[in-house]
Amino acid sequence: MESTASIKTLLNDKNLNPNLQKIGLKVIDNQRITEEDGIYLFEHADLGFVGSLANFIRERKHGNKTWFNRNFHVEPTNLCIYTCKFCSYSRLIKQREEGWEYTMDDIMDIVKSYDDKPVTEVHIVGGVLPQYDLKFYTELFAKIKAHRPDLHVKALTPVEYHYIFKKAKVSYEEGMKRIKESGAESMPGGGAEIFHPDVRKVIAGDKCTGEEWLRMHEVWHELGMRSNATMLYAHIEKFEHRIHHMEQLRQLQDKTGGFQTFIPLKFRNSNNEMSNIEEGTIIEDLRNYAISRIYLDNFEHIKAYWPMIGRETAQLSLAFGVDDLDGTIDDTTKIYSMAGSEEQNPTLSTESLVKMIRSVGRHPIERGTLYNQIKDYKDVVFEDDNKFRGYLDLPVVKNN
Ligand code: V47
Ligand code: SF4
Repeated sequence: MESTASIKTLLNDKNLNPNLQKIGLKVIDNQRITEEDGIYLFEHADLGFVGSLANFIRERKHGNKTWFNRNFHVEPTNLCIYTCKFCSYSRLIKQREEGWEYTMDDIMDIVKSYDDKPVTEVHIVGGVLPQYDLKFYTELFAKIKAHRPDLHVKALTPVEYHYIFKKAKVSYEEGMKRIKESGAESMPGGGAEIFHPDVRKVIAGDKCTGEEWLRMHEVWHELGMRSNATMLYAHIEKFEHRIHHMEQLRQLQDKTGGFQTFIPLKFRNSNNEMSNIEEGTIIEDLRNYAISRIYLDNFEHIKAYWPMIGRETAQLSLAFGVDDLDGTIDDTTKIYSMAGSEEQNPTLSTESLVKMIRSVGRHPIERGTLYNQIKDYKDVVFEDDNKFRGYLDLPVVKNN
């Protein structure tokens, strides 16, 4: 445990830069840091310093608890009318033969293939195409809920919603009301990228703007619903753009309280139009998790999405502000493998996830999408527990 005493010792070190000391004191006093403070941390603080502060906050909020869920993804299509430069996943309509376009029945078959598995969430997100419209998605969500009422439908982002509402000529308010009525229960955090127009117009110039992304979440929250937020980092953006991004989220969270978790997404550079940009280092990833934890004082959770960052960095992140590792995934997303992640077939059994968390001294808790506790794994004993020397020893078993 990062005790207040050990943090105070760090902050009283006479060699510590006084600006960092001031920021650190705000953190232990539960005071909000400013945008200037956030940029200062990115520019001047080393990993040890931000890591200690972030871990202090993480443990003040959650102790050792580390959340995960049992989920699978459905990606209805990888064809997309948009042209985000970082996207390794989408194939333009002119490359149709390289893509897939699932029908409603195909998607229902995927959902039904999990009937005998104890998954609690389906995460639905993909490319944007005209046939996947408001009518298609409301029918799909209703069918999934009719088939399996206990499966939480976490679906689509403002990128899709903006497009389908415009096409259906309905306002965000009306569109979101219909989506809620059809059975979708939460909104994932994708499509956020970097809100600042100087960056967004270069990397994602033709999809919804940052303001539209934020407004869509606000409308969803006003309906009493929950959502997540992401940030795509380590490409052409500057530190000030990251802080601007987080500041927009912090302000909206003050207003609605509807965000559950913040998920930094590291830019991966394979097979896309930004492949000339070198990927960031793990040290920078950890610094980014830590500063996110410090900055977003009104977000309850910070998530490391292991299919994107890799299992080992995800484990490390649990000492740098992260308290959630997403889920078992069951090899159902292609977004990151196509972008060059080390996780080419992302699947973790519940047992492997639990052991990954335990092996770095944390306390695994299975959650539902809305962070309701499903099962505490603290004292659960697995058959080979005595033999376990680290997760690398484990076979990855598909058993969710
Ligand atoms: O918006 C696309 C990102 C996002 C690349 O809410 C890339 O629980 C890195 O948002 N390098 C979609 N990132 C995924 C997403 C998500 C994932 C897991 C959990 C949740 C949640 C949300 O993937 C896109 C974009 O930012 N992305 N290409 C790439 N080359
Ligand atoms: Fe389409 Fe999403 Fe890829 Fe952009 S990131 S091109 S919106 S699939």
